[in-house]
Amino acid sequence: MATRLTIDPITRIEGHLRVDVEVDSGAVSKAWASCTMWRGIERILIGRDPREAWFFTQRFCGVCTTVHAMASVRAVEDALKLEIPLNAHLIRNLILIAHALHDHIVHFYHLSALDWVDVTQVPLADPKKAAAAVQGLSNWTGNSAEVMAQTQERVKGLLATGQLGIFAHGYWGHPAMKLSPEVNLVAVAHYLQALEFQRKSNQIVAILGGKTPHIQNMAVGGVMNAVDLDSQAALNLDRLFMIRGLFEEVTRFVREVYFPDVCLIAGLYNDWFDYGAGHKHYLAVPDLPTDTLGKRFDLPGGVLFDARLADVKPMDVAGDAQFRANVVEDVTHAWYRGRGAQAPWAGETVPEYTDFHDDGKYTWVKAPRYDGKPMEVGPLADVLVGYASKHARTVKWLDSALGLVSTFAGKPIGVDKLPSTMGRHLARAVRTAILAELALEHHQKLVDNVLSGDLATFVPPVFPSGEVQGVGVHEAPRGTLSHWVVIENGKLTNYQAVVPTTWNASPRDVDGVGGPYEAALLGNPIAVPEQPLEVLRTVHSFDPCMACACHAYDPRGNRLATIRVR
Ligand code: NFE
Ligand code: MG
Repeated sequence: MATRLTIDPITRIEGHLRVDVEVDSGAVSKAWASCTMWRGIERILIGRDPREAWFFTQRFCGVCTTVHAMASVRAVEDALKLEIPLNAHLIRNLILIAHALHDHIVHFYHLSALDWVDVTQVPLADPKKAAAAVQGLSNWTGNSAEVMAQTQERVKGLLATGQLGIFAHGYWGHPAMKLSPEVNLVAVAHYLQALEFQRKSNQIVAILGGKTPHIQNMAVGGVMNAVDLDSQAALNLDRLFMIRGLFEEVTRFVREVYFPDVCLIAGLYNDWFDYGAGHKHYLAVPDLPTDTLGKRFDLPGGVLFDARLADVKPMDVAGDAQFRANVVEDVTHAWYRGRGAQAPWAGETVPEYTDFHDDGKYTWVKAPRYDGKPMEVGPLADVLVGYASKHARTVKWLDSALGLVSTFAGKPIGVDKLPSTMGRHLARAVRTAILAELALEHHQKLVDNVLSGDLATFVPPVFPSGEVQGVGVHEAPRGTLSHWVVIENGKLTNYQAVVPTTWNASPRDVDGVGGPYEAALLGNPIAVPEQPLEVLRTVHSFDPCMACACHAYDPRGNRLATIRVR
């Protein structure tokens, strides 16, 4: 007989997510993903000046704020067919990279590592053996036996108090936790060190954006940063080289710590390459433009169905004609008025709450579809699309990752294993390594362009009379983001955001086909129904952000981690 589990809320994510699963013979047989919060910022935007929309849309989320500023101004620029200066593209690109490096480091260590790492095993480790286990992987000074011993003392002190603080509420001692005490110690040491490096990366966002979260420097037509090499009040060489120094430190952490750690944990938990695949349809948009016309990009985009790499459909232009024609959002099972799907430019956001109905409406997240299919977005989509289109950096870093993972696993792990729970973590590490490399290149492009005498950062937008529509796309840390605007006589008449987590946390559609989380959970083993660690592993592998997905917050406050087993 099937057992129903309700996990509400799922923690170590952004926002409020409830997941229900039915477990039959030790494995998940049915799944529902439900977002339990709503605010409806899109409705606030109607009638406003499109030039100020980015300021509001950033408030969709407190995690990926920059991305909603960028997608918003790009949507308006697309509607106006506005060509913006190269410096503006490059400054936006550096913010994209710095924000993503921060976000991916935080996701692995602080939001998901504790699904795999048992902190309570740390006192059993031999610090010398722990250091020896990773010293062959890199020259990182934070891998010494002294650092491991100090970390162990800190953790012992915490455990002795009986109040685990940031390590409270883990599924400690769960039978699916399989690392040795030494690897647990290394992971906890790097968890603590990672706090420093995610902060340094975010500092770059603050320097370029004026503050973070919620940057201040965006504009329809470019960026508001003044570039003046002789002024202390503008973006000058001092500032540019401070940014470079920070990127160098973060890049080193990515190469010497984060990337090898993910490969190690993936190798040791290689059975998780066999769970969590889902539908295997992937969508990514190109980003990091390197010219003012948006014809060349350093990150590739494209569409893949059934993980058939040979049939990848590349997307050469950000938001190409196919993308504009193929994206719809279905509200059959979401708490909005109506049934069936609409294109975003014609989409509406009218709430209609009905309580949770397994076969009816059960979430605030709409169901986006591309060519009728539920698409997974995020680093796994980026890496598979990049690999399929022979993007040189993706091939280089993925081959390197798979080589390391195979060594740790003691058996070959190929690209065919990527559609999986562990594949998502590995792909995120690959994307991070690519971005770390591109950080220094894009920084150099900006320095070279400024030194050549080009100081332009802005062109003023001009609004035509009559109606225009535009789409702004951006490859955010959690995947493809698109903002869709309709503007009439200089005022917004519609605004729809189709967000990465909206794609991934999508409910069933009018045909009853579930979204990527729901599909990925099917078949996951559940060792202890009262401690559904495996559900967390698969859901966390996507890096959920419900605030983005529905653009909301819960004003009523919430229960803390309640698990109801029926
Ligand atoms: Ni709120 Fe986001 C990202 C966007 S969510 S974190 O990345 O856009 O899907
Ligand atoms: Mg939306």
